[in-house]
Amino acid sequence: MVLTKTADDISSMRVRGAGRIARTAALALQEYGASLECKTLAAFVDEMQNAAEILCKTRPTAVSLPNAVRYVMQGVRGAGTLEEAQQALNDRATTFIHDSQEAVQKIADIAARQFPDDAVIMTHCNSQVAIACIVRAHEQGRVREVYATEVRPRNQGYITIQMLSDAGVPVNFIVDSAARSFMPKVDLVITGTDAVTANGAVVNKIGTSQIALCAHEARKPFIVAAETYKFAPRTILGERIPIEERPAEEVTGSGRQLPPGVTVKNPAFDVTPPAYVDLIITEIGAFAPSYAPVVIRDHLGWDISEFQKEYA
Ligand code: RUB
Repeated sequence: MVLTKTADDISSMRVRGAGRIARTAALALQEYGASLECKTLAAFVDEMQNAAEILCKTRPTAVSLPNAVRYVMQGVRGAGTLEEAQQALNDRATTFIHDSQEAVQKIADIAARQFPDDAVIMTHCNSQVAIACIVRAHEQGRVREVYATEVRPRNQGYITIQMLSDAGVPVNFIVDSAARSFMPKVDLVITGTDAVTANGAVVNKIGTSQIALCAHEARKPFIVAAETYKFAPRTILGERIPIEERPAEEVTGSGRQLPPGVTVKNPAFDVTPPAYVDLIITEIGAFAPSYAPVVIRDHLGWDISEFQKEYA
């Protein structure tokens, strides 16, 4: 029950944003595991494996989801007894949720130092970690105002302006297509991300790459706030990040008739090339995008040979 509800909450975007998706999945695994009445380790691992697969299928782009699930499930798969598996599941889910929340605060501390005095900021979509950075800098008295985009078609910009307003940050709400017009007024752009690939490309809400391009043209820093579990290990093996295609109705609205033969494209995310990313700020430090493989290999400690076995 908890599992199907969580899966539905994530795919329908009642739970959204890469960090929140990851923490919600970890919690769902924890609660689901606690509700199972398996008598053997094998049965428990099987049930948990199925649950992990259901969760991972809910949204394809946010790599935080499989990374969180994999971290929690490693404890289950590596256990020698049923009790060990139950304990490891509980411990790992709790650790992941705690560490990911702490990562947001660490990133905010580092990012705030990047903000100039009296900073004018632009952000796109609704990123918990990007907002934490802006709010931290604002608490330090260094944010004059924010330009926040609307984020068609799902309008996550409304959530952003609410969160910033609640924190007392002055906000200008603009349509997505106004980003270039306002870029000259901006000191820096900061967004979150759903995935950072091995070459340092940033996958984030559709429209992010256009804003990064405008920032590049205007010579304004484009900064990405990313917990390390948003780095995508499988991209080292050549895998691409799937871009989620969402229903046409999100774009057209219900009741709108299109001429026959017209198709609607609604990709939820796009890819910003590393050349347009000035800095990726993680909980372990601020790096150039070229540092991505080091984060994946040395910090996350992903054993690439383990993945390679899946291709054999
Ligand atoms: C959300 C989005 C956010 C990232 C980072 O897209 O693109 O910028 O997920 O968010 P959607 P956070 O609304 O489609 O989930 O920093 O909160 O993890």
